[in-house]
Amino acid sequence: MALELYLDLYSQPCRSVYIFAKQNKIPFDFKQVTLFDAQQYGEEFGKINPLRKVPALRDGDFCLAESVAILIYLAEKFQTPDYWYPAEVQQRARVNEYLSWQHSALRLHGSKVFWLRLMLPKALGIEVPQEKMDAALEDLNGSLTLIEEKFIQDKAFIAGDQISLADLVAIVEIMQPVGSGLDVFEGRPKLSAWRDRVQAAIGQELFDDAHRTILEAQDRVVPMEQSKLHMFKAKVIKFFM
Ligand SMILES: N[C@@H](CCC(=O)N[C@@H](CS)C(=O)NCC(=O)O)C(=O)O
Repeated sequence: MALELYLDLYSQPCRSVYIFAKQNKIPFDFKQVTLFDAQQYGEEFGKINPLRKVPALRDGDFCLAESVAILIYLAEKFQTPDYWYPAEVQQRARVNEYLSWQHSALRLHGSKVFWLRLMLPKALGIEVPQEKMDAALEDLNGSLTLIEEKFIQDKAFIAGDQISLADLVAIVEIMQPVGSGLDVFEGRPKLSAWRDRVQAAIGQELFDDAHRTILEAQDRVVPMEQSKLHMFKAKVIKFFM
């Protein structure tokens, strides 16, 4: 049985897993889990990932959740080029440092801006107070500045001269608020140059393929049906407002 990846490319961690598998020519079956149709709460998916989040992996009778764990599993199992997750202890630590930091910083702040600018008003019909939006943008800007000053510094990539899992996980998160129409690269030449290097290392075609859904989000997102609204509204308000 081929390795299965359960994904929705609206999701940043799904895009990192998708790009990594494709770029490294790891064969897999793409199993679509449509989040906005609440498919993560279905009985079948619950057997794959009881955490009810994507991405998830099934390799035979082995199931795995969490994008970072999945990326490392794929890197180790398929012995992908060393630069993705370097064996050298301090370089690997540099990658791990970024992967550890990003969950509660860039990921949180980029997701929040995406939801406040696009999903809440357009899909859920919720008006976002200006002070909430301003605070979210301030947090996101703080994270982007840290990416430039602490993580990229004067290097080509986060761990040095070559792309690693850290850069991959960073770019997919940075693209999330871009999906709401916000140009996060404006006035950030260092971040823009890094983005260009990451895109070149991934390959423009694969980068565009992975990001098509999110970059079309402004056109694709429509008001959510009443039957689904109750599943999302309370959760989203609690999380983002
Ligand atoms: N820490 C997890 C986060 C996974 C996650 O939050 N996935 C979101 C999409 S980006 C999800 O599946 N949400 C569905 C839900 O919460 O109902 C990872 O890195 O894989």
